[in-house]
Amino acid sequence: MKLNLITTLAFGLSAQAHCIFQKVSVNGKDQGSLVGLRAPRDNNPVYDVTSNDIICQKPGSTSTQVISVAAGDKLGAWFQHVIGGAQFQGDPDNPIAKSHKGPVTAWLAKVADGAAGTAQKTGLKWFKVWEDTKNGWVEFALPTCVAPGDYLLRVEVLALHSAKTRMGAQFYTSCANLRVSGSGSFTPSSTVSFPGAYRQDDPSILVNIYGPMGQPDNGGKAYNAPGNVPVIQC
Ligand SMILES: [Cu+2]
Repeated sequence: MKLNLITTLAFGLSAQAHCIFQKVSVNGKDQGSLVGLRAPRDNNPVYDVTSNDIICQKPGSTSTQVISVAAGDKLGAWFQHVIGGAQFQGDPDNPIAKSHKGPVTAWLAKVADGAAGTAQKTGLKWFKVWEDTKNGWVEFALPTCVAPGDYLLRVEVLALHSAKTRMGAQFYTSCANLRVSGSGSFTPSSTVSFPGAYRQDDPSILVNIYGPMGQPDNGGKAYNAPGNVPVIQC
């Protein structure tokens, strides 16, 4: 029984350190909590890269609203510890626990025009529009060449602090329903599927990020975000 208690407590503590992508901004204008988003109902990560939950996280709140943006606009994706932000005043795990090191990536998939709010998330062809290594407000420019029309936007935080064991990497994502305007004409020559883009034993997913002194520096080696596709170039 004692062992059980310790296990439960440890799990409870780590569960509190997760995060949720719950809000979008367009050129700095906050679009509102869960507006235009397909977001999970809690902050637990997805571990199984072969699950449909790798697309837009586990089903939770589903908005059919569509966020209008123009190619070249600055988009923000707000990752916070729980819905609304911090779990309590001074929450040290907001926006995400300091232990949670890893890449942030943003992806688009074309859906039928007029259907961003209702399109199925499965069977889409995704291309990468941005990647970096921060969180909180994750901000990036929607590439100017993205063609007008309806898309799902998928922004992912991948936390690697427990990634040295198989199924230990933690994926946090939600999808935003976007309607893009502008005069871009980009059509991706190579796309990936979710699930399908990631393998559980990918060296970017099954990886010990700690160096010999325990520091999260990947032992000084280069680290590439998973997906094995470059960010599109306009
Ligand atoms: Cu976590």
